[in-house]
Amino acid sequence: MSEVLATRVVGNVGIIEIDSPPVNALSTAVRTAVIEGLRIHNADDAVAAIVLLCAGRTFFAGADIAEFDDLPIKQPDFDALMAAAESSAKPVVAAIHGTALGGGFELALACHYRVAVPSAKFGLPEVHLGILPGAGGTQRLPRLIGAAPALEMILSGKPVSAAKAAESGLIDQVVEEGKLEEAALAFAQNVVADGAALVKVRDKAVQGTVADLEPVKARHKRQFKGFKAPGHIVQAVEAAITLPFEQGLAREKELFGELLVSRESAAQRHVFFAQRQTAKVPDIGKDVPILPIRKVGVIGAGTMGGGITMNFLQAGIPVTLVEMKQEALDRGIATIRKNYERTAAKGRMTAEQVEQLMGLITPVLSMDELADVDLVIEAVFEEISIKRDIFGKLDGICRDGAILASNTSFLDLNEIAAATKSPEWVVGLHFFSPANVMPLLEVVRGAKTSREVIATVMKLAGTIKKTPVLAGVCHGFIANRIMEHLIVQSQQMALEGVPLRKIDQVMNDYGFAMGPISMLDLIGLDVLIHGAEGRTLMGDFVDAGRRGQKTGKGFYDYDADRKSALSDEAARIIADFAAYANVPQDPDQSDEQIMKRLLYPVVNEGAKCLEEGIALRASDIDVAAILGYNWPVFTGGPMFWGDTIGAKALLEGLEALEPRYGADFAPSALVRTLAAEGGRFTDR
Ligand code: 3H9
Repeated sequence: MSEVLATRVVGNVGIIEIDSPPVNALSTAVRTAVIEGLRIHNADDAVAAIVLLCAGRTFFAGADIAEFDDLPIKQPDFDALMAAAESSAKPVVAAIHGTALGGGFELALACHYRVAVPSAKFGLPEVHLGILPGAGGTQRLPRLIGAAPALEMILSGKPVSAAKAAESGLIDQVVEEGKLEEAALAFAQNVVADGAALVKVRDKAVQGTVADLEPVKARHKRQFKGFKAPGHIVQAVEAAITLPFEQGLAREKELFGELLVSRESAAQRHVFFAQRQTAKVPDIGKDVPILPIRKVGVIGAGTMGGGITMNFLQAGIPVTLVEMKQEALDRGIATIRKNYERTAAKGRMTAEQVEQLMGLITPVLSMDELADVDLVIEAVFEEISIKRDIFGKLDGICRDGAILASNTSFLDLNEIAAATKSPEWVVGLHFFSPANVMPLLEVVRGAKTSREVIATVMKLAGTIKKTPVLAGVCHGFIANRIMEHLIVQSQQMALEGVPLRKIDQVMNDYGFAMGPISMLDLIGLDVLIHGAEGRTLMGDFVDAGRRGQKTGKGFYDYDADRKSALSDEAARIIADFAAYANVPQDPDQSDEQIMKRLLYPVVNEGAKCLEEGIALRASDIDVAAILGYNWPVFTGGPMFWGDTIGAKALLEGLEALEPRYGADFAPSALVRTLAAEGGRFTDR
């Protein structure tokens, strides 16, 4: 018997138990084992029904995604697996705990019955991997719950609870938590007692028509842009409605095959594994102790400090919030309350929960109140002298062993740490605005930051539902450092006379939801020029009262609905600055040239981050850009995308642009090396 398979017989029921940690993914070995288990019990005359269950933390979490890089899928494939379950001569009961996802859920659908514990979840998340449920899911699910609800579930990729699953007919019974095996056995025995019917989902008629899919498609309209999978999913569900089962299956297979070899899916699979890699730090093993974080101090109740505070409140961790003046403190607290009340008004939180969360804040006017916290996060103005002053004081206030973190986005963390007596307790925690929403947390490791501190904050990131990316100390760390080029180049092109709409459009076409010029207006030009020296284009805008969307005007004018329009005044400001800075006019640049000018320096800077050891791995840079700057997922992030262009073509592009546009385009040593050797960024 294989290592992952255990079979046993209890009374007249044969049990197949699969144990393939961590998530019982349906690898070749697991598919083989399930089929073998079915064969064994079908051959055993003492067995009248079969229960299929998994050991460990979950029922099958889907196909083994890593196997998609090695096509064709090995035998026995998913067709063979589904056929073995569905055509079993004895009824098969899937007994589900944890998460039945993707191919795992599809396997449950091919079984004759499904029972689950209340905590189980069911979903088809393939859309997030740029594929569709390719093991019969697009054909069986509409037969079980109707075409429109099935399309909704497949397009959203969101799992549903056991209670919801039972209500919609996805599962036959919810059984007592912790008693799955006994309950599934009893269920199977009842099936036998009742005549052992082999209920096959494939034999059911689909409820609903192609027209019923329209509202679902409309709801998910935005999801279709740049992504291939949603359109293919719709076609597969339409096939379930219009074709007999076997033909529908064949159509699903064809569509699945197209997606599996698409660049979008390769990119999304890369991102799946990349996101799970970031928390792994090579020199920090399981032996490094994680320190308890029971109470947090946040210094600064402005936009960042308030957002940061909310993360901890939602994780149930009390926060002492410090401001210098009562008025600023009151304003900060009121903003947090307003945010929660807005959530409550949408029905996503009760009034009682709002009060519970607000009750976790202790507002104070002095840093002296931070003596008992385990972690302090400073979120004040980006000014090195202010930050050094605060850290110097914290040293004398906080207990030994408290972690002192700065939310600086550009400053030298080592300089901040040097203001304390114990730089090993100092770390950067760089949140992205709005800090309660954006999923990225850059963890900045100073020259002296201790391993315990890094281990603790990497873990803490998970507690507050952020993805941590470790960065070394440099100007802008990873995300801001690489993306600054896009900001600089977009303004430079504006000064050269390239229409603002065109600059934004080229990035929209690439896949960004928002172009760089619109993004500047959204962030606020006054925020962006903070610390800049001398006359700048954005400084001129701010002087003219055009601080961006919040003032109704920046590079664009904005109406009450935040719809943008071109502005004569903005055009004049740009032209004046271009004349002042002597910028040669070149308004007719091609879309391709604009795209290369905006994005090639980003990839190049990412390569420098790798060279300098600022980023641990190329995939961390991809995660930082995707989660910090909404870089389009279906391109895989800047480094994965750089690989799809190839280092050689990237080098040629940079070399062609450097003479005219300067140092931003000077190729990094890594780009040169990979171009010469033919290697990939994402192997680093
Ligand atoms: C599919 O099924 C296609 C079919 O329709 C058709 C085929 C023809 N494969 O997330 P975690 C690894 S597509 C390989 O940290 P959690 C993961 O990389 C699939 N590996 O745990 C990590 O490894 P490491 C559809 C996988 O408790 C470890 O397991 N299914 C897979 O936070 C732990 O993962 C999905 O998309 C996999 N399928 O969350 C489900 N899944 O420790 C994807 C996980 O080395 N999985 N790993 O870094 C998940 O959503 C979550 O992992 C899950 C557990 C909710 C299950």
